[in-house]
Amino acid sequence: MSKVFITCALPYANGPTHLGHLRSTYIPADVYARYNRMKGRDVLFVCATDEHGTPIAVQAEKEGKSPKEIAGRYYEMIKKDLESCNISLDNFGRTTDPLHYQMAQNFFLKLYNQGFIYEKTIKQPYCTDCNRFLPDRYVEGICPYCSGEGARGDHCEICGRHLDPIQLQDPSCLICHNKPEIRESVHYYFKLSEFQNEIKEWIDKNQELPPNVKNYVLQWIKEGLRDWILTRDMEWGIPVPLEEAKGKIIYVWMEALLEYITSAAQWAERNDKSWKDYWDDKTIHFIGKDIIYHHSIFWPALLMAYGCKLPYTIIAGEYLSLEGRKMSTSKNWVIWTSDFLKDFESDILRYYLLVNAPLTRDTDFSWDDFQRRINDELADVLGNFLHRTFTFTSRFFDGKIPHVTSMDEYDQEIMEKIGKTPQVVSDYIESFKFRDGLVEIIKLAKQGNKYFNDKEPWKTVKSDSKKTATCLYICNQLCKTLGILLTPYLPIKSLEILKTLNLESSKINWDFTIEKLPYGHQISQAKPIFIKIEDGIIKDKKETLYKNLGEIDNMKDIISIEDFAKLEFRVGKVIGAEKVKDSANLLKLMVDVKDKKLQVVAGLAKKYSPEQILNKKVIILVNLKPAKLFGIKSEGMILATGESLIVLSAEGAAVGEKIK
Ligand code: B3M
Ligand code: ZN
Repeated sequence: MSKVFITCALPYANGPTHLGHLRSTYIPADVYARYNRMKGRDVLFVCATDEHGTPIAVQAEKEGKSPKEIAGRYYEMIKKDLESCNISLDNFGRTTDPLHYQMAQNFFLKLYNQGFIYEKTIKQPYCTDCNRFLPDRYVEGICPYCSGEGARGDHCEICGRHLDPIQLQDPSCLICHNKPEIRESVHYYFKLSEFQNEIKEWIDKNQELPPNVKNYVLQWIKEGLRDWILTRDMEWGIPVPLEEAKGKIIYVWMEALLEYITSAAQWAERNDKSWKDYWDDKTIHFIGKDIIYHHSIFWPALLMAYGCKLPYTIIAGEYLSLEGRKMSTSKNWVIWTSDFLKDFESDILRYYLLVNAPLTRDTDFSWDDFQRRINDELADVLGNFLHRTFTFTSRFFDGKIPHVTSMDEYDQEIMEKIGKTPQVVSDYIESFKFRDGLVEIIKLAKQGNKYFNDKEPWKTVKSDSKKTATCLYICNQLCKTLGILLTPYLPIKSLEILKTLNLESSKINWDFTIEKLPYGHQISQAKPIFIKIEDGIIKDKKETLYKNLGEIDNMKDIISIEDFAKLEFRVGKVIGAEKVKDSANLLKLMVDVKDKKLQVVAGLAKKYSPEQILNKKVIILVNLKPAKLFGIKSEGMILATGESLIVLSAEGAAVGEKIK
């Protein structure tokens, strides 16, 4: 039996998943895995959380927790997200699993002993305040290639270049914002430059690599590949397995790539199989487009050095934006998987993210478009066709597939279409054109709907019941084909269709599309399978989302998010209130915040008399210093009374605003 080894990029264990992850990587990979299983191939489908690296170390430091604790928290969340989308992974590992440490260290040692890794003393930014080297994300500055600001030590978000911390212009320590000094440290380099020609050859010869991957790689190769630093001076990570390298760890990207193999090995161990059999047959990596460099340059070169077979292909999903704007987790301009699934079924999400655009194109999630497509395509076309077919079969034929005595040209045309569509869909999925396959299935349902309308079985049942029988025979065959073809795309909904058709699960394979439901086969009572999405819920969703945006956008004119996080608010009690002389607007308040009393001048006089505000509880800002607030000169300018929240305006006056 042919084997297929499918991997998805490992999510960093520093946050839950959102729709962008699902769209670019997990859902397409799952469609492909499910399809291959239905074709009778032996599929191994793995993933894991990526738990080392500076982002997690930095977050742990900020939260005062251990990195392992942070990673564990998100491992659970991510696992749940993927399960609730029915991503049918065979194993979901962690890069902190002991087996992975072994794998990574052995791999490193082999390359080192074979001379593919060499030592070099280099200059690295060192923070004398934090007393440590500043690898990767611990240092920020200006990109030497594109002059983009906020480039991290390892990567420029703006031009997508891979960077060395030492290349950054105007660097500063991420934790204490100090300018680092330069110190020397011994590091281990992989001879990537030696693989320049081999990589180019592999790319040129490989017919399977999609154009978006090829184009990126060729562009980078033109610039020339440089040797790749494989180690870091930091604690959190897999130790370099050499006596003389104490305090150094293996760079997260090198070991994370190896986790594909570790995760497979974990599964193999449990199932008494060999992961290598899968690897050597056909390996396919599903990733997001931002990590093409790592997968199509570093990874193949590492594998060449080790003497392993290279992947068959790399499928890189492009980005998903949200309501026309770039997604941003820090601005909360994002839809989290778990939030989405509180209100909608996972198949609905799978449908929209797959049908919206080809994987090789950036696309947008918009609530209105989501509602429109689900209602028009799933409810009105697919759902309606299924429901009519099933209820008519029950009503006119006791739920049994009717006999056919004759077929006219139109009937035959539809039968032919039912016969041909599976191969068309199959060809699309095999070439990773998941959207085209899905569109083809919906086209078939549309045609079924039209056929049903044209044949008017509700009329012929009185005039010529043979015609009704033929029509419903054909419609049921079409429903069965839809159910099978939709299985990789919509695993839950397709099962409902096939259950209504009373088909055993053993029949749910791709080749069953050829067989016909026999005469007299009993089907079950129809239940509505696709339900329309109401306007109300879409309105709510949009409001919630845009509220996030509004708050952030207004606030960032006054204060950065980082500075906002440093502000300290406390609840206090107004123990004195009087009008400021000669001002219609200002009140002078004395506020008791337990350990001290603060005097506050606030623009409240038009809304409250001193008597009204006396003895009220208020929220008060007690430390203005750490924040750079434009125009705000004194502490205590933010306060709340009863149902009203008083917020800062950019001019520094307090403004009353109702809380809902
Ligand atoms: N952890 C996530 C990313 O950059 C990163 C992928 C690793 S795959 C080996 O999207
Ligand atoms: Zn740049």
